[in-house]
Amino acid sequence: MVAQSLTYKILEAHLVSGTLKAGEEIGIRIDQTLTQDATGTMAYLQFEAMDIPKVQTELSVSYVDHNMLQTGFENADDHRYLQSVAAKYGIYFSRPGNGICHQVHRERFAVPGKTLLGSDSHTPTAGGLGMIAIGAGGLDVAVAMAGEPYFLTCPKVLGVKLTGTLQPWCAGKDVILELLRQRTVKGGVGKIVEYFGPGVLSLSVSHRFTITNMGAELGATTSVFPSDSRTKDFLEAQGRGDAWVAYGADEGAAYDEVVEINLDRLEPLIACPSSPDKVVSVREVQGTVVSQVCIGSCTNSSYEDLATAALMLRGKQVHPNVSMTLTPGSKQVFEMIVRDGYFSDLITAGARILESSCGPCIGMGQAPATGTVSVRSFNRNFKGRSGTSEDLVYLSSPEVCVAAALTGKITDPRDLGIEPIQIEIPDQYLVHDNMIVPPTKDGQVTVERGPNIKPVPLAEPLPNEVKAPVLLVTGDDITTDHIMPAGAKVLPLRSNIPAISEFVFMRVDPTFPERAKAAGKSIVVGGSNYGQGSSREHAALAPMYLGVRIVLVKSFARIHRANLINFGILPVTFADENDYDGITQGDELQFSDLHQAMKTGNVTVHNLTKGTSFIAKTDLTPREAQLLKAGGLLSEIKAKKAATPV
Ligand code: MIC
Ligand code: SF4
Repeated sequence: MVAQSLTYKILEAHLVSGTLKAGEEIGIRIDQTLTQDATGTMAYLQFEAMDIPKVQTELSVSYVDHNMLQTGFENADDHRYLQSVAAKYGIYFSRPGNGICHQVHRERFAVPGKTLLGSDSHTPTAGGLGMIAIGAGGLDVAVAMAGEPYFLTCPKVLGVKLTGTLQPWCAGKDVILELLRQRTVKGGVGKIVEYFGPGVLSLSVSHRFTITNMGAELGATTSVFPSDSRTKDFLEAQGRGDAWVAYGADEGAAYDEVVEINLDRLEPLIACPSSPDKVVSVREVQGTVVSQVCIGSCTNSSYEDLATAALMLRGKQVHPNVSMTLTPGSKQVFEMIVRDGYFSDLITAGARILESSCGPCIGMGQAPATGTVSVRSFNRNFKGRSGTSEDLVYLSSPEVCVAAALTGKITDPRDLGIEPIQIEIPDQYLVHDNMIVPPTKDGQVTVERGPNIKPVPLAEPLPNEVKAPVLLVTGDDITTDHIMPAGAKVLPLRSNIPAISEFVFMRVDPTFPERAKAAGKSIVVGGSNYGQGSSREHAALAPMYLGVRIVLVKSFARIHRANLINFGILPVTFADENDYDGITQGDELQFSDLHQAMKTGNVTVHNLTKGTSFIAKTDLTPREAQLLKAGGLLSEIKAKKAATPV
């Protein structure tokens, strides 16, 4: 028998179609799903359209954590909709205030060796516990809830060998920042990042979760740690010792590629504005004046993170020019820091405490002041995501955040002159699940639909020829935040595609929606890694609603490409990247004989404005081609249902 990686062991145990060969399409069985409110309403509207009486998974959880500001009726209506849908279809409902989905899921539901599909790009967080946990569009999650397999390109496995031990003032955050420094935001594309080696045991599960969480920023399909004695301690402390199973790679497992990180040599790192891979050592930017510090988000808001922050702040003051916020990742974390006295350390020092939610991470409040620096323990610092267009957001560990809060400038915590702080996981976490509503038995529930909840628009089948203008030419690394921004103003419209589509490309070119509507059908051209970041399917659904038929780019990020196909937009890549330079906004492009091209993988593109032609690639699997011909996944499912005799 060949020695297997942990990744392939779990994938093999869940394989329902295809073979485990990197680059091939495989289908896997999904044991658990999670949704959050910002993507969840769409996911459940689509699930409802499938007409299935109950979810078919072992466990499905619906969280409310993103759209928590209730400045109008919209978010509150969505919360009621989600709760009623959960009750009807056999889904656990984590109420607003119970915490961020990835924090709560790891505390209460994650199980080593299982698969999890979540409508959020940071779903891989649960990989810290030995799961294969993947982020996807809401529709893919809805389909998994219906018991159907999840299809993905079988990834390569990037083995990260950890040696040495984490040094004082270094954290899990520095491990993942180091990988981002080396590999960039494209470094994980098409890969699962698997951690192994003697250094693993020196990392607490909290550090592991930070690392798997931010593997999303590498563009990786997911990241995974073995399930070992520290995983066991964590599950036991959560009162879930029964869920523990040992899982790891076989001795001598073959990886497609191996990179080694020696924890002994790691130092505190920081990602500079405005990309998670613009990583330097803290010392390189020390002295930069800071006006805001935020600790929280699904990356770093655990009990261990907040207790560390509290001990660093104990008996001290937040610098008078710094506004510092802390967000406990879950109600469990919140209750525990109150019980253990850390809460008063934080308040006394002058920190502002926010409710357990995504909050400032998704631009729901705490937009920084003009031209000032914000240091955050989060995972993304894409320009404008904080709510301030020209923001200057740095990303670092909670330790580096507190050092900045105390001194008013970016500071290496090793220079603070205080004893390093090491918080071990408690023997027993405080388990009090009163904010998790279990599914009801009878299912006799009326789904509550507020006026902001509009039906999901369906795409049209892909025609054999598309002739349309290029409405926008973007550069590299365009994020789904660029395509479909979030923030307090736009997020409440997630259940209303006609309304949210008015904000497509808002920060890139605010005239886009108007021009798209006027054009009827259109094409978007982009650079490499197009659609990185958030899993939001609205970044495909809203452009589709505005008439975008084809997106032609140098390369795509995984989740966004899948979302485009799910919503009937054809993803095409340049065969020769130089052809990108020959296209300007306003050019009329013609793609002919598309149905044949979807089979052969090549399409001839005529630039009617410039009188040039070039070859581009479609590279679709037969399943994907079928979806596009059907007008997207939802149309395909509806057509299948209509054809099945009752
Ligand atoms: C994010 O971090 O960008 C989000 C908000 O959690 C998204 C999901 C969304 O847009 O609703 C994600 O990461 O998938
Ligand atoms: Fe929420 Fe931020 Fe985590 Fe996304 S990255 S799930 S917005 S905390």
